Amino acid sequence: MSLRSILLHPDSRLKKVCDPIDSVTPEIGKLAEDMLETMYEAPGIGLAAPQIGVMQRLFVMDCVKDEDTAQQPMVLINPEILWTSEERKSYEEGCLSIPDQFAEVSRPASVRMRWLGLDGKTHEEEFDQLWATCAQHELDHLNGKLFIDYLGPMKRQMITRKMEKLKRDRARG
Ligand code: K1U
Ligand code: ZN
Repeated sequence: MSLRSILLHPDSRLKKVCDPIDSVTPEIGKLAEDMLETMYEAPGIGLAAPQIGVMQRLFVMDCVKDEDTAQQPMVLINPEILWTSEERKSYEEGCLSIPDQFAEVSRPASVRMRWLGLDGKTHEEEFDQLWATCAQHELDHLNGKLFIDYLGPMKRQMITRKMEKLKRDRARG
């Protein structure tokens, strides 16, 4: 397993729609392993392939935050939303590509999703609570959308400016 670097906003790769995955190969298995390792190390509760510069429709997540509860890593390939609840829930979201910036985003409280697993089989599940928020945030990444795209232009611009400064400072060392 290897740790991958996480792209920081603004980056044109984070604005692109990702390509479907044709088949679940050992390379995809290795990619998913690397992504889970990178997500746990960050630490984060989700990570989408474009965040490490891989423009394919795959994300990983594990929303178990309690250290006394067993990890629950999930790998979703070519995920799609089948149903969303009318009820909505606001959550203060963060993003590993936009470190230290958080904002309330309202999304459907529950979603039913279908995806391909690493076993090559189709899976379907309803997600609630933080799992639903995270799954929608990650699916957005596969469609080139960031949580700041749900904010007003002033707040989005303020966060983008902070990120541009962070990238400049990091480049200088
Ligand atoms: O996609 C990402 O950038 C990962 C992101 C996922 C996410 C967070 C919050 C709401 C929706 C989606 C993160 O994991 S940010 C880090 C984070 O939320 C966290 C880190 C450590 C412990 C608990 C949460
Ligand atoms: Zn994110």
